[in-house]
Amino acid sequence: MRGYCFVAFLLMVLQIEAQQGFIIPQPQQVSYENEQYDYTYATVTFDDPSLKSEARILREYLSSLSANVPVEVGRAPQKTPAIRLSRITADTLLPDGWYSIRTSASGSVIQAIDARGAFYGVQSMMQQLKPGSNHSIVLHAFSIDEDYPRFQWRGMHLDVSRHFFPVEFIKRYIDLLAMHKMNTFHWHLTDDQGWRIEIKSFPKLTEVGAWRKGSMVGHYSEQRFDSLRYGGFYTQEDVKQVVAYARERHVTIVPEIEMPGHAKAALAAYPEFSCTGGPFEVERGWGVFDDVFCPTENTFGFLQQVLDEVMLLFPGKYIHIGGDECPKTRWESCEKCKKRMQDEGLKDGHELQSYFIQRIERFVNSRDRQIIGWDEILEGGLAPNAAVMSWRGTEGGIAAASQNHPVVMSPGSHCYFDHYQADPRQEPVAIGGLTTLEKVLQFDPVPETLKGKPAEAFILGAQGNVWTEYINTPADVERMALPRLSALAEVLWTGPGETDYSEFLGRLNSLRTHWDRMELNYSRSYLRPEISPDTLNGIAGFRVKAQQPCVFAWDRGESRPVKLGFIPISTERLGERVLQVWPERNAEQAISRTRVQVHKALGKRVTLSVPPSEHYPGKGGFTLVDGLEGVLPRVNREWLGWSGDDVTVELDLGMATELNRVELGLLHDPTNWIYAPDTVEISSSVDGKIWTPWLPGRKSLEKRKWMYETTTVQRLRYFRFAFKNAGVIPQGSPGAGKKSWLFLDEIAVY
Ligand code: TNX
Repeated sequence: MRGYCFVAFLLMVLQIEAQQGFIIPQPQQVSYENEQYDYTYATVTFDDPSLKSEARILREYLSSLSANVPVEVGRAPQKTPAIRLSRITADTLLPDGWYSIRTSASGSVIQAIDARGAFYGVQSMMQQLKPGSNHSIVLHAFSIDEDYPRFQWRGMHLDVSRHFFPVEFIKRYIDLLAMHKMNTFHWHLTDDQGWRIEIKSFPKLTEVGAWRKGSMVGHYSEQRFDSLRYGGFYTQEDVKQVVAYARERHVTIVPEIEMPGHAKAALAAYPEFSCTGGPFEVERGWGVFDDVFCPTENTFGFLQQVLDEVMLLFPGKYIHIGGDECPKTRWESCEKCKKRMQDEGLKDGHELQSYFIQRIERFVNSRDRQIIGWDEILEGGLAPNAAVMSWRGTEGGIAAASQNHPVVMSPGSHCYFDHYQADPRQEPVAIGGLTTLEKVLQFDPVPETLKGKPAEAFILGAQGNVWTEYINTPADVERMALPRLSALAEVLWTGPGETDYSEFLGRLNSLRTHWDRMELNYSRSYLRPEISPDTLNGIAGFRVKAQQPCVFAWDRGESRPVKLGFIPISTERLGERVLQVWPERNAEQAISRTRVQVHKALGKRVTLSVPPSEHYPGKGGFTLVDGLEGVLPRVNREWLGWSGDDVTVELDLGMATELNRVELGLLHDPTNWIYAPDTVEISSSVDGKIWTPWLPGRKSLEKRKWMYETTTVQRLRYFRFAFKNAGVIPQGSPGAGKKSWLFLDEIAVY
């Protein structure tokens, strides 16, 4: 009897799982069936020689699932059960990448019009195959009437300059793309911190340019360095291997050779291509640097030779020429540049950059290829045939598509996988920003303003970018890319807005069993409940967002269920407390932990004389009394920022309140143009009518807090804080001549 119950239970579980379905990205049409087939042997056959490589890849995969299942591969249908790859000719025009699948106990068929479609069919099939008990292989039955991608550019980028990753890992990265039916790998091969591709006609590019004398450690804001020699590069033989590997997986590689900026590594090797003549060193730190390629005939000759070698190695249509973040400082004071501008009738540095890119474009076009560049290549006029990669938002992409130029969307907001993926307090250091899994899934590569317009057709697709300033190892790349890559693949293949987040998580769960087998270091941070400061009925607390019912505890106290998705802050004890929230059924240790400053102004009314900048709006005045300290590096949610303004903040505690200490949370971070205020004048009031200066002495705590304490307890209700902005940034400091920023995170009253 007990055995029977157990079997019934198992079947039920299987059915529920099967109904949810397994495949990411979700096919255009699919039905997941309730049966499953147990294979103790298998054959893979193909009816057209063009499908041989796909058959081989499937065979290898089957063998990796079980060492005990013999897998034959061949042309003719042999023993059953077989998986047959069949090439069909269609009488109607089918979309690029089209395939269909039928499964049955005796045999399954993947039909496609070409090898590419068959490859995608094989990927779907692989996600439905798992190791069975008894060393068998299990196929979860399903059928796909048809499947094909929504977008043609389904890309992932990897920066191998800031940190270098070996060839073996590059192949594994291509496997990740292929598994998700992505088809474009943007290989960012050169930058200030290292030149990573062998160029035979300029050997110093790698002899000198591939090595730096140290690297930044910790976050940029700390400005710390080690002095370990660091570097590496890919030989042309390596590159050929990787290109062939990618081709077998229907992935096109777009190599990027950065110009005219981000060129310090090249200039360290060949300073003659700069404006000043150098000497230079390969950069150790991250950032944007003034020394860039000088647009002389010699420089163009050099770059053309480099590009010629690059184009021999990479057969794809697009060559990425960078174009981003090129300061015009050197050009503006360089005689050669001034002469060039005069001769060519160029009125400023932007037009000179545009001239630079157009020259390179003409050369690349002469070799029958196209250039693609970051959206800065729009400035000063777009080269006639260029494609644009829009990274500073989607505006550049909209402008380019409206001028009938192909566009790849890669806005920082949704596509930068070097940003934090969950609450930074619980993540390893990252560059900044916050791009959650759910946010990626909500991405739509086609901006609203282009919908239904002819320009929409110029949006080729999108791409996730993995910049590696803060990503040092292959395992870190995996942790930052997965699972966000899966969400982007879903958007690009299935289509934007097609997927419900919790349904997606169900499928992700299944995909993860494959990742576990591959020992991939994917992030589990998305499992932690997300909490955000808010009020409920005038009480300050935290809104909880999670897929399952959650419980919470303060410090190590007793745990209680979260009701109405909200946790009020208890003020019974003031000072720092730790709030822990986790899913009731917490198999994966997904605990969200937040430090909360409990004080007497929490959730009280705050009025601001000037609204904060639209870039750092927080939740208005409430952000100053939400109990959360802003984190460093900033992700800008808990900070309010003002550019150049003097600001007066008024706080109403609601009733006369006993207090003796006020702490102002603020930031002093000159590298990022942020300055503590010159002065703060504080006044207080009992009735809101008569104000008197409030004058306790000030203590500064770690550039982060100004503390004011009285010797005796006072009863007050209102406070006014008049912050005087630090003014124009002095010469010699980053952002000199610009307005300084004032950043506040909390006004705590004790
Ligand atoms: C900006 S995105 C850059 C890169 C950095 C990245 C960090 C782009 C075209 N340029 O050089 O690595 O930000 O997120």
